[in-house]
Amino acid sequence: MRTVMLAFIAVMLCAAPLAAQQQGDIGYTPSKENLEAREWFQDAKFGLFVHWGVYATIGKAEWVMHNDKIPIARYQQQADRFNPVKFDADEWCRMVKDAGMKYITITSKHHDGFAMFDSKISDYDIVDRTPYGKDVIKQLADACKRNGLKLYFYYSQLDWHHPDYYPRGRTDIWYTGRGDNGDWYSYLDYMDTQLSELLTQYGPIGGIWFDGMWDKPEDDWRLSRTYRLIHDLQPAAMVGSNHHRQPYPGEDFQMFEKGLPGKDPFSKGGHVSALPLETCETINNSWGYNATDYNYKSVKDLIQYLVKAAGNNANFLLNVGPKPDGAIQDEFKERLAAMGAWLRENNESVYGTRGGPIAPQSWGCTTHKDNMVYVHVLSAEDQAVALPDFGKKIKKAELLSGGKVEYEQSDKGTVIVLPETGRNEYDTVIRLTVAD
Ligand code: JFZ
Repeated sequence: MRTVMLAFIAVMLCAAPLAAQQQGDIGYTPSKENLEAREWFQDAKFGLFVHWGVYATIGKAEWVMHNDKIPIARYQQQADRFNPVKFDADEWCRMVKDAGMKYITITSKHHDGFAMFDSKISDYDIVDRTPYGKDVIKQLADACKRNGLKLYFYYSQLDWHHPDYYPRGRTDIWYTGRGDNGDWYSYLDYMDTQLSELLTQYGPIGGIWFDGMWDKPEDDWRLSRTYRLIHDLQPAAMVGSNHHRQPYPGEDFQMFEKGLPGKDPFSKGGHVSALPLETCETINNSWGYNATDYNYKSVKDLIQYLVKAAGNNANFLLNVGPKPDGAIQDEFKERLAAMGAWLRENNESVYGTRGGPIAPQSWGCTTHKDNMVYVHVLSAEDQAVALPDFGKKIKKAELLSGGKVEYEQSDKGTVIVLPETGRNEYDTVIRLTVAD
């Protein structure tokens, strides 16, 4: 018996590196609540990404500690200047709802390691280290509840501050002042503790948006343990990670950065999974507040991004980097308001839909819901668009804004003639009612 046990243990030990490589929890079966949360997420379509932290006081976005080689001791002093007296969580929520967004994903801790919530395991957080002294995540969680919005937490696994984030990865930075040693598994314990805090101190949350594993992708991140911890604490909470790889077991959604699924600059292509999808993008070219980044995308670009995401069966997570005083700059607010105005007119072609049935085309894309297909024509110059056959008989075609649309369907496909009037400069939406 003893030898059998020893042999078994030996086999298990040999299997361990393989398990580490696999990273995820092979035995993961999402709960009923989790599957429902995924449906809610896919119906919601549009969310606000918020990159906010001590870095906002410098105004050079969230990588400034790394880019400007700021040692920890000096970076910490910036916390003394972080006093967001203009932060008003209800006002943020109002802005989000007016934009037609259904959820917020906020940085609870970015790569700088500074917690924007009241962490008990560390005093490197907003409550203990800033003159403001209040937990902004708590205020936002309460406001989201009042406003019917879901709240997700971005959490950086990469940490430029914690001494046990060692061995360090691609962004290894000598100037931080950390020693050349550290206990990796202690760091992972610390991370799990902070995640437990996020999952127990703020009521039901939407999920965790991980980032930073790409800093050293081959290390043992103990993902299965961390993911299980999250699912045990809140079965409905969705786990996703911006690792730019095939989703690992235990993940509930897949995200893409700065591009449509599979077309983002980080994907090597071809790894779009069957999980709910999300793509994130900035309004200018920065995630965190950048005082000199004036490269704002137009309302047209942003609306078309959202529509293309929907046509590709993905959500759109659009980012703002609030200022150090807690205000959101007018250039962002104006664009969000304009998107909301467009969405109020066109909401049924976006919310609750799924991508397709026709693959995205050069002129635009399609979404569908029940027996409706929404044809989104994004190129306003087109006189007509050709749809490949999608196996359904069209019973009626009309502009979503009102008015009949001429079309001709054959077994090869359908030609839709775009009316002269009723065209929309961002997206002309044609609703097709199709037979079952
Ligand atoms: C990451 C963050 O670094 C960035 O600050 C922001 O939060 C964004 C949403 O996510 O962006 C990345 C991710 C991966 C790499 C670089 C930036 N990478 O693989 O080099």
